[in-house]
Amino acid sequence: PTHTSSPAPAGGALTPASALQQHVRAGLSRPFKALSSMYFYDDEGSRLFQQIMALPEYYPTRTEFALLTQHQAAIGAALRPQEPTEPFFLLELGAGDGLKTKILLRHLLETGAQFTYVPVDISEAALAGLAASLRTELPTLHVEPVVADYADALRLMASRPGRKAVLFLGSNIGNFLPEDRHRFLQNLALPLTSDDRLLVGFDLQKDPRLIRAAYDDSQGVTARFNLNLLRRLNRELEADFDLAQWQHYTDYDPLSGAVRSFLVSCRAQTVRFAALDWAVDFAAWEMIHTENSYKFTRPSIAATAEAAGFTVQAFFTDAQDYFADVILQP
Ligand code: AVJ
Repeated sequence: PTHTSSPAPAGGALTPASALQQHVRAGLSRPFKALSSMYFYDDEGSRLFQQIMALPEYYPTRTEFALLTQHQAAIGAALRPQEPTEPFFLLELGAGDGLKTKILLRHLLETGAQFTYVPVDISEAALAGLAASLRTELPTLHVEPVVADYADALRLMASRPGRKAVLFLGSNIGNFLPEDRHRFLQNLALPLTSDDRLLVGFDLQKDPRLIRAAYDDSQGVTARFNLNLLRRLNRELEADFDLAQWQHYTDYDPLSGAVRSFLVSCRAQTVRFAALDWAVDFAAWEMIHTENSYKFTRPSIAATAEAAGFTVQAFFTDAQDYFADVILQP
């Protein structure tokens, strides 16, 4: 290669940059090209996702917020130990801005629960921002942020005495393909005991037009969010995607329950990746599959949970049955 701006990492360790390089090479070499939605969230992608959560069509965030508000007492009671003074840990996987979590945190503090909030994220900046806002909004809360991936954080916390109540909100679980979802839940169960609890947010199947609209909003914010992945590759892998030649496309398949998002090549084109000394051809209307957002039913949630060794302890939904927060016991 003539291009040397991306040296191989020292000591054989994978840097995040080379993980992206390998992912892109593999994903765009497949017969049906695909990239992981995990890579949406650079700074601009995170900003656009904040905008998505405020869209009129994007019902999940506001629905889960209302559901947590309505059921905070019952959810709090299901998460905390029976003995009111027994200390416990409230872990949150992928905490984000914590807007929804603050409902539960405030409620637990008001009822005198003895707990430490452990937000887990791989982004140190996101955790620092959350910790700062909590210091002013909930100054009496004990916070121990952990910068780690979810599995490492859980293993780390498993050695500490006390119940672990683990939150995985926002239908993030919907991004996994069924096999990956199964493996993810099994791995979560590994370091937990039957005294621990898991709260998972699931988006429910509903009017298919409502679901589709949530991923193809009229202001085009979701389109910009999807297309931002190409901007990221242009910047980080020195690619030359011409964004004017790409479109956002999404469909909802009621049979599988999957919303699938794609980037569509509007004409035959070649894209070069200078940092990889590599180029990829796209046919006219060829697509890159960029995201799965699965929608669930009560039976599909129970089956998913039980297959991974969890028991469904409680099932909370909003008044319209749009979204479910489900308490699982290992
Ligand atoms: C953050 C995974 C819950 O799938 O609904 C929003 C991401 N993608 N609009 C979802 C997303 C397009 C979102 N999750």
